[in-house]
Amino acid sequence: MITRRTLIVGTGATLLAGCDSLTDSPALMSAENAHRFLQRSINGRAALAREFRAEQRSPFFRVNGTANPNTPEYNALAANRFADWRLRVDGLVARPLNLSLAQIQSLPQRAQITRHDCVEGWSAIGKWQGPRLETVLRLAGIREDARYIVFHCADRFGSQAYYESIDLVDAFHPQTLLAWAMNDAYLSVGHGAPVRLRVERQLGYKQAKYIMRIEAVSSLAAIGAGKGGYWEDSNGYEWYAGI
Ligand SMILES: Nc1nc2c(c(=O)[nH]1)N[C@H]1C(S)=C(S)[C@@H](COP(=O)(O)O)O[C@H]1N2
Ligand SMILES: [Mo]
Repeated sequence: MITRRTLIVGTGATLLAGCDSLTDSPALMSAENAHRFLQRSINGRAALAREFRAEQRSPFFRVNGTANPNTPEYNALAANRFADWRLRVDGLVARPLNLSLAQIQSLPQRAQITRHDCVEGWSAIGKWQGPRLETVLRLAGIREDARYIVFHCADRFGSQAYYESIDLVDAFHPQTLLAWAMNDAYLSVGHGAPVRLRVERQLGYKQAKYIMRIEAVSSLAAIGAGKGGYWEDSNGYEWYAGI
């Protein structure tokens, strides 16, 4: 079982490893300054995204990117209202899971009203509900060598499946949800049925729709073209799309 303590230690290591100015030029930053820098970064990343009141929700929330995966496999699942869909949770976990939608709905739930910001320049406020990703990762027994969480989606762009990834800071953030409901109704196909990610400190393309599989990994190098997501691989989008 991962504890708060191991998570924070792991987070520091992740930030250090990912920051060239720290690792490449140790002489430029004293240990004390490095520690302060890490604390600031961690505190900043842990902050909550703004939440809104029910009446502030957008009357219209655009569907963007894939509006329907429209593969034979997805269409068969949708025709049966996702009763046969299973969320696979595997990779660096002690107990791989195959969760039904009913099981996901029976976990402790969180609801939040947040603003979605698309890189293309539009925003919309909506309500999202589902279990926290942390709850599912703990159920699966995420291992200490896991550093990233990868979301494999049902939709394809040619031979490429949409995928996205986040680090453990975002995976364990309290507002990071596996959302199955939007504005108090089941997610529509357009908005990512049966389950999509909400990772509220980042831009729209990180909010993976149509999740089929969640994989815990130690490196992103072997996934897709290695940049951590479909748009990162194909269009050079930033992997960390902080807002
Ligand atoms: N599987 C999948 N997830 C996706 C996309 C997609 O095309 N496929 N588009 C992304 C982009 S760019 C945005 S802005 C949001 C749009 O979510 P919405 O359709 O609910 O507005 O989903 C993101 N997640
Ligand atoms: Mo987007």
